[in-house]
Amino acid sequence: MISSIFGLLVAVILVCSSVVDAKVHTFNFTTGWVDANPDGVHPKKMIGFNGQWPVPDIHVNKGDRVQIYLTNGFEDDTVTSLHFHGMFLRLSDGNKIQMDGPSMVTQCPISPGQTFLYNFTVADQVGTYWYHAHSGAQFGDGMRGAFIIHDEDEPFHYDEDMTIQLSDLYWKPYYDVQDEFLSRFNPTGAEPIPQNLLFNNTLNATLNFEPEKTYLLRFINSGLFVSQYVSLEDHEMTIVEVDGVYVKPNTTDLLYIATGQRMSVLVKAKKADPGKNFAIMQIMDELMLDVVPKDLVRNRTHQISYNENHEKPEPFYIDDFDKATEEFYLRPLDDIELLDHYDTQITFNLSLDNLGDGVNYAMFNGVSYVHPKVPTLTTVLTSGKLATDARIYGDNVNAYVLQKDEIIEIVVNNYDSGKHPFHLHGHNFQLIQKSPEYRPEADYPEEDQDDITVPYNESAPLTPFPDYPVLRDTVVLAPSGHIVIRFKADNPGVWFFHCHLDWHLTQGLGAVFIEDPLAVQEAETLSKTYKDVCSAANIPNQGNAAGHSDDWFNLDGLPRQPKPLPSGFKAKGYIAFIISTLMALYGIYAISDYGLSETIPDDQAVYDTLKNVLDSNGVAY
Ligand SMILES: *[C@@H]1O[C@H](CO)[C@@H](O)[C@H](O)[C@H]1NC(C)=O
Ligand SMILES: *[C@@H]1O[C@H](CO)[C@@H](O)[C@H](O)[C@H]1NC(C)=O
Ligand SMILES: *[C@@H]1O[C@H](CO)[C@@H](O)[C@H](O)[C@H]1NC(C)=O
Ligand SMILES: *[C@@H]1O[C@H](CO)[C@@H](O)[C@H](O)[C@H]1NC(C)=O
Ligand SMILES: *[C@@H]1O[C@H](CO)[C@@H](O)[C@H](O)[C@H]1NC(C)=O
Ligand SMILES: *[C@@H]1O[C@H](CO)[C@@H](O)[C@H](O)[C@H]1NC(C)=O
Ligand SMILES: *[C@@H]1O[C@H](CO)[C@@H](O)[C@H](O)[C@H]1NC(C)=O
Ligand SMILES: *[C@@H]1O[C@H](CO)[C@@H](O)[C@H](O)[C@H]1NC(C)=O
Ligand SMILES: [Cu+2]
Repeated sequence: MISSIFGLLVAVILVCSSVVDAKVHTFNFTTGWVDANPDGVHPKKMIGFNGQWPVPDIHVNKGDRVQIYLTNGFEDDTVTSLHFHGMFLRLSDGNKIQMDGPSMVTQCPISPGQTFLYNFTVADQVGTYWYHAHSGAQFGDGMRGAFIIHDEDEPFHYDEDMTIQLSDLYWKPYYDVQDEFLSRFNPTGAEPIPQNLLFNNTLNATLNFEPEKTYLLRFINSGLFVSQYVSLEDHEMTIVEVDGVYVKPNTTDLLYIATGQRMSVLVKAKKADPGKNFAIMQIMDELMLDVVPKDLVRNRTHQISYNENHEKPEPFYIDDFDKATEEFYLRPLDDIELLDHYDTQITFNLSLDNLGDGVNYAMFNGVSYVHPKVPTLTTVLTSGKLATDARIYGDNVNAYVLQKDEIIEIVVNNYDSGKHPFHLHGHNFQLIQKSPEYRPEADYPEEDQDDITVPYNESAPLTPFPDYPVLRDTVVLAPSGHIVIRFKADNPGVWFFHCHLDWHLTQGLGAVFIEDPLAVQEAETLSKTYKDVCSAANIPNQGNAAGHSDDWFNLDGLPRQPKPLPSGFKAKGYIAFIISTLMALYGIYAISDYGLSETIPDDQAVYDTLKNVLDSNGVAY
């Protein structure tokens, strides 16, 4: 009796002390363009907060609350929103799904002059996260920062931690890069090539080491496109955390980090001043580039400095990129067992293809995600019992309703020759299959890449399922290969699942999981700021994906992907054709340059010309 009262008392004290310890961190962030020169070569406006760029890293402790007032301070009609990458936002912790951030998924885009409050508690999550704009490709222009949740009970020791963002830099503003990318003049969908790599938003960086100390380096790939390798000269790295999950220590010379992913490594400094400084190599994954321009800077050298008077270290070569630690083989530190079955399996066949407007789109099972007319969360919260019917979320958003506590298995088969780092909001998932990449033989025509795809065969998985699979929130899908992931639908919400290579997201490579929507309805309503922000953007505050609330199954007016190319008019032929047409147009343009001011025809004209020529020649494509 006495001991149980004592136990109760201890429990009460523990609960109270954790409540007392939890801090509230409040930020006022107003977006705006800031003059900067991130690489010291090319001045460029970056997106900062309150006139400052880089934007601050956020450091909190486990259990703290964060309140961020985000005000859209852009002077044109640019809209924005903010996502906290990796946060679970559990309703049971008093959170709300409308704090997640993706525009038109869990909130309306914030219009100029409007303020949205992001208010959530990080409850029991720890480790390395980041926050970034989730509206257009804005984070590529600098609207991104680290979000570190410190943990008193870290299962490893170090003297100091350092947070390092790896990113890619485009000299043009994100909206110009995006427009040129999503254009019929880029029919192959070649991703824009960055002009530089940044190391914590700068170049020629220095990490200061003191002898005998141990450092925790938290790497975050906060770039738009390329995966990056990191290697340290004559210093081993021991991976101890990926995406906020502690892992069994894995010592390596080479890290591979895709956009969205995080890896934290312990590094032991030398015992005494070694009399020299050491190079840090930052190298882009060049295999992701469609073409490698001659003048492209593919690597950057930084330094570990023991003494600023030592000479700057020379760059060094990596002999074998395959020796980078492979995420599939990492294991969570706690023995979290494999979810040994699934209740629902969702298969996504990923492909990239040209649609009728000549633009290259990315699709799951032929459907390219197009934002609905109202945010999916608005539909959840205003549709009552119909919220469990996937049809009301529209047929162009890849919407799936997940049942409470089911084990979900997602299979993604890559009918494309590119890499795709997939990110799931609201969950960590177990990675139970990850195929190698399949590339054509050197003399194999590149166009036939699709034919070499190896989709997941459930009767014959390539590798046995791990007993304790790696658990993370972003995973790389290899060219022409597949991934299989599992998670338990124990976190009600509206969760975006998308490629974190942001160009592919703009091409429509996304799906939305509506998890236990009735539980979301019980826990939250549309707040006043939510509705105000929607009203300012002229977006209805109720209705299905097409904004209808009289007939919830009426999808008239739903924004949809363009129609396919006319039949017999295959993408490969189209690409070959538009390239030759462009060459011809360029010829005409060059000749008529003096006489004509506007020689570039509009969409319809190019389309009609192509169709006519193809039709009249009876060319079979
Ligand atoms: C932050 O913004 C809120 C609401 O816009 C305002 O009331 C508050 O005074 C601001 N606080 C600071 C510290 O600027
Ligand atoms: C980095 O070093 C290079 C070469 O020394 C120099 O051209 C460039 O301006 C430097 N950049 C920054 C941001 O310091
Ligand atoms: C943030 O949410 C908490 C919990 O719901 C609430 O107590 C607090 O007042 C909210 N903050 C603001 C500024 O509304
Ligand atoms: C990286 O940049 C952030 C924010 O600008 C800064 O707080 C942090 O200390 C930097 N990291 C290192 C290792 O210098
Ligand atoms: C770095 O990249 C350049 C091309 O940008 C290449 O010429 C050079 O060999 C690379 N250096 C290392 C050390 O990888
Ligand atoms: C470390 O990672 C490699 C794969 O890159 C794997 O083969 C090895 O088993 C891992 N070791 C530990 C201790 O996790
Ligand atoms: C994916 O492609 C495979 C092979 O073509 C096909 O058997 C399967 O039905 C497709 N799955 C979906 C969901 O379309
Ligand atoms: C899948 O694997 C089974 C068992 O090895 C095999 O019989 C079947 O042909 C495979 N399916 C495909 C589509 O390759
Ligand atoms: Cu992708």
